[in-house]
Amino acid sequence: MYSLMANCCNWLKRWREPVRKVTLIMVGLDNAGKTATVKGIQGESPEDVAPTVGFSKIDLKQGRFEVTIFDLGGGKRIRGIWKNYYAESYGIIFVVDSSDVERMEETKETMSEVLRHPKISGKPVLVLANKQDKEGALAEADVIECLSLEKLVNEHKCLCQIEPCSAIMGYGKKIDKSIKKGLLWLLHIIAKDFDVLHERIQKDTAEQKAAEEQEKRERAERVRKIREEREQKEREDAEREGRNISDEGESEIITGNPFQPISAVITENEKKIEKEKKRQREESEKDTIILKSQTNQEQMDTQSLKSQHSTDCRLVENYKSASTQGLEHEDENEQQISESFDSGDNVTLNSETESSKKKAKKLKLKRSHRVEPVNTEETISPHPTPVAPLAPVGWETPKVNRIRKLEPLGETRRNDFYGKPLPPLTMRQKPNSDSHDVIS
Ligand code: G3D
Ligand code: MG
Repeated sequence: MYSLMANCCNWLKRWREPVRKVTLIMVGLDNAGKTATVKGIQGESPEDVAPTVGFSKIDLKQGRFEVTIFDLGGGKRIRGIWKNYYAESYGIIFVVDSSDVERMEETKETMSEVLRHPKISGKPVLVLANKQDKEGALAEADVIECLSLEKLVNEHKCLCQIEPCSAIMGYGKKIDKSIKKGLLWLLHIIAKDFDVLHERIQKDTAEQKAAEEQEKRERAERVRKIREEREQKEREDAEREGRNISDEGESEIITGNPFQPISAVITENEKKIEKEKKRQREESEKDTIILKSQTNQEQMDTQSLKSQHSTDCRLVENYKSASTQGLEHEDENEQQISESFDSGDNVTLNSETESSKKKAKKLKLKRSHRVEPVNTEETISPHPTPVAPLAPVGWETPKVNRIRKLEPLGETRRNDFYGKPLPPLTMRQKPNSDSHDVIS
């Protein structure tokens, strides 16, 4: 009755205990059997294990413990990573290949190095003297002796237990009992001293984190210094060679975001084209003064056209003034006419009388065969420069009407949509026609 009550009390006590998360590390030389052991604990077959690259990790539940075991690679070159796991480790499992007598010295040195580390000293160590199934494997006492284990653990104040075992004997529930026993001993020791261990681990991990941060900062600082030195050297070299390093640098630097949406690039290009066109327009305006009219005939036609509610006053500014003075209705029509000139070869004059329409059309047709129409857009100014009013057309010939000789068609000045000069117009014979010429 008494023992039953004691068992119940123990069970209640354990039930009230919080779940404890414990991290363990499994270390030892390569080929000692670490991965095989871990697999066996996990319940997987330890046969055909591949060499561990870096580390592997398993999680298991053991009583009130949630255990994480890091199986760290044991190769000579990878052992350097072990120390990164020391701070968070509550205990150590050290696996020894008992059959490999030749490497016992190396094993001893390695173990000594581990236990000597300030983040390991004082923590419990489980030594698994593995591969006991193999012929010629050292017995427990021999392993203790070869490794000078007693001396080592006493020196570093580590509680230690050694278990002779064989990782390939079984796995899961059939795992070698020595492995299970050793694992339970380790967890028991950790549980006994859990609070102290836990506090130490918290402190050590915080310190390690801070050290890592510090190292990261120092590394960044080192990189910055090296870069500065290199740039300084480049500057000095450039100065010595007489190169302008800032120019070279600038040409390489891409300002702004190089990955812009295509619409933004198109808009920017359009702006540039518009700017260029404006510039060319301004130049053309200067030229227009020279090309105000081309022939006397044309002048006369223009004058008569103006007098009939149509106008080519864009060509001759003086005429514009003249017609403005002389004809009250022209202003409205000017714009429409000029637009018609822009839009195509057929001039449709929006004047009041039918006869003026016909004449204007006739004039345009004539002009289109004689001279290149001056780009009305170029000559029209939204705010035309006021000029002294002239006498209406036909009453008096203004001085400016000393018009240049009509230029041949092929030399006529033309601009394309972007304002660039087009090649001269040429006449060619239309194929299969001997009567009509076409302008190409
Ligand atoms: P490691 O993780 O410590 O490097 P592994 O070692 O677990 O990879 O095991 C290395 C080799 O030893 C494996 O053989 C594995 O099967 C074998 N081994 C592990 N434990 C034992 C054991 O208890 N007895 C015997 N006989 N062999 C064991 P392979 O051939 O796969 O390299
Ligand atoms: Mg391994």
